[in-house]
Amino acid sequence: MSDIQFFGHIIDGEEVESLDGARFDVWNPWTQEVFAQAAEAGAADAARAVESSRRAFEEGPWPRMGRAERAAAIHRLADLMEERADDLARLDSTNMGKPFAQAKHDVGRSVWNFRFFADHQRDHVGEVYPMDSGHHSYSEFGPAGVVAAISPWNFPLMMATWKIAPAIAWGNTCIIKPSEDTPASVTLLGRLAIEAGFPPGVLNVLNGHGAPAGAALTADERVDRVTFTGSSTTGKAVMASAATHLAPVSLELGGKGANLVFDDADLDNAVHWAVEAIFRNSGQICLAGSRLFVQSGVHDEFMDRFRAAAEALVIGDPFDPATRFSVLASRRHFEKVRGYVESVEEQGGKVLTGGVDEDGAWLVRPTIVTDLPLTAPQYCEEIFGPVCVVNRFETEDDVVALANDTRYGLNAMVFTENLSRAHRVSSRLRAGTVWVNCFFIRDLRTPFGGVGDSGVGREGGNFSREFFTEPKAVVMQIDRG
Ligand code: TXE
Repeated sequence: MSDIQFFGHIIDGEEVESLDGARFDVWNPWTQEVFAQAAEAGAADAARAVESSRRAFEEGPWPRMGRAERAAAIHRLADLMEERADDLARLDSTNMGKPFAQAKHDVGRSVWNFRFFADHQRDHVGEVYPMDSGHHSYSEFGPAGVVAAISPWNFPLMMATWKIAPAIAWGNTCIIKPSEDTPASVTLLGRLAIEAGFPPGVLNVLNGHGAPAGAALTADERVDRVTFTGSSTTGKAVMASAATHLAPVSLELGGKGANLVFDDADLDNAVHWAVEAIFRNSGQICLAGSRLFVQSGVHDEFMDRFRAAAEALVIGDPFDPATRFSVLASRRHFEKVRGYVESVEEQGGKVLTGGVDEDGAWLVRPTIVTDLPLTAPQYCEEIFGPVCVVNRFETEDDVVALANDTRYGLNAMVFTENLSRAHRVSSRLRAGTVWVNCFFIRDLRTPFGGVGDSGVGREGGNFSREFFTEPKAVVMQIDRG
């Protein structure tokens, strides 16, 4: 194990070990081997990271520099990410089993997160309102302070940058704690921030587990904002912890996305996106279309085609260019998904295709399940794997009621060629995002977040500005006449 890679913390412009030297193993789920070690933060390391970011906020140049200069620094980081795109993607593929082509796509999206928010903070500086009373009022969006960002393992780089980019663009300093399952790519990002010349403490990376590392960050009263993506259960703990010092939270939590295919859908398009929605990233997507509802008139034809497309996905080594689908991100997660798949029949359902691989890989094949009662855990709970539960429906009213009957509400998809129905149904669905005749397409100006157990708050464009700043009103008398 001597030549194994090591991912330290990035604190105050340096890559460091934990104060007590503790480390944890980092796994490659395809080979089922440890390929690296990472520094394991304790509470004292978290405190050191917060102290550094606090100092960078109170005394450093970052919150005070001009918007153009800050944007230039962030674009410099984005340039370095583009230069090192293969390395970043390789780390995500190695660390969580994502096909390399998809990891490359994620790097592109991550770069765009930085470029978008670097420019957005220059273009959306504030608003001015000349008032009838002879006053002039304007808004100012100053940075909030120190941001603690806690990210998950399913899109290690992309989810982390979705938080870091708006946080630092608006002049905050930030501590990112990646998931303990996937510390690799975010640590490289931290190294690139040093290379890009970021002042110490602007972007600290703290590696370690939810407890103690994440919990120490959310509880620290020197932290002004907490942004979190992960499970609904952990989200509630994060919110409770941040509440002890009244830090606002933004929570993006689980999902159980409904995918509605109407009789008049373009079936080629609907099948393509239904496959993407549940099998991309092996279903480890909070936005997955894990509940699929198909209208009676096209049900049988759609199901034949959907099943054939699922079975045609090339399963294999994330680094084989032909691979479209691979293993789950960790043994722990494989065991969770396996539990759901292996109990389908005892819940009264049928596995139409797919199932658990019997060769010892942490692999669940693209799985389609039918005939489950609406109370079954597989139908109600977030599996976060390649398991699609299908139901037939008759009317628009029926399917809207079914789709909305969940404690989650992150997203939904609607496939129809009827324009009025597309608008009507989108408006009736209780979800943060509705995709019509597509999936996973994002415009970073629009709100992103969920309803109910899917989260609290929205990020994206001006929604991120509201969260990552302390908006201020300045009212000035200009007319004594
Ligand atoms: O999530 P956790 P896990 C769902 C998905 C998955 C399940 C469990 O269903 O199977 O959650 O995954 C940090 N204070 N999603 O256990 O625990 C943790 O270190 C502060 C959906 O990985 O929520 C990691 O960085 N931080 C989801 C992050 O929280 C804490 C993506 C997420 O871990 C903490 C991931 C604490 N007390 C999982 N405890 C999505 N919405 O996309 C843990 N963490």
